[in-house]
Amino acid sequence: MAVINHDTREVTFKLVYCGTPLGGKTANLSYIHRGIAAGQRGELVSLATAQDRTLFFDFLPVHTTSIKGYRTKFMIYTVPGQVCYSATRQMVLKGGDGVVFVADSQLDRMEENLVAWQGLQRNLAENGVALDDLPAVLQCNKRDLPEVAPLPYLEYLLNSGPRRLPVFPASARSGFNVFATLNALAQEVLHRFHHGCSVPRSLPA
Ligand SMILES: Nc1nc2c(ncn2[C@@H]2O[C@H](COP(=O)(O)OP(=O)(O)OP(=O)(O)O)[C@@H](O)[C@H]2O)c(=O)[nH]1
Ligand SMILES: [Mg+2]
Repeated sequence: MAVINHDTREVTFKLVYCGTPLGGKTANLSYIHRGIAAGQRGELVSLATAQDRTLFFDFLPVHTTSIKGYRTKFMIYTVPGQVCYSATRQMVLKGGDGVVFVADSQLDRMEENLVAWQGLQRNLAENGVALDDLPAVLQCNKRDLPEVAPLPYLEYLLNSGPRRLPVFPASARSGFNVFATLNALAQEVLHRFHHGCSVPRSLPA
């Protein structure tokens, strides 16, 4: 849920990268962190195991354009992908304004993709949110690898519901479509804010 601070003239949105275990959620955030000038972002905070698995979340604040004189801040989080951390995922997802689902395109990861996709819907439902009502983008990551599923197959698996999500083939390792994914979600979140929230009308003249 957008947080508006009239004193600091800031509107803050929470974006959450969810997805398949080891699909590349943290790699997305690392690339975003490297690609944004230091003045426009904070530090990337990660809590990981010795094997670099996300334990709790990764966190990166990013400042961007303004809404009628208000600075816009995106708080970007990842969740831990490992199956056992469902409760943590549910907690990190709370209050989210939008989600990116990072799928792993490798052919042998389809079952994990599906389980993670169903888990996301369950975690959101436990928070009283339907995925259909939330700005969301599907990223098919690891397209640089040789043994990947065709995009139509990934879409059939993860994106054949009544609401078709924007889809981005990507490589978080090379950076291909990492910012395109983030921008698509940010645009949808801002669009939703402008059309579904009374705040712009209540801003001081
Ligand atoms: N070839 C390739 N490797 C990738 C890509 N994205 C991530 N990886 C690798 O995949 C592994 C897992 O990436 P992470 O970003 O840690 O995955 P994650 O989704 O954050 O994993 P968890 O937090 O444990 O669920 C790492 O070795 C990454 O370097 C990609 O686009 N291409
Ligand atoms: Mg991670």
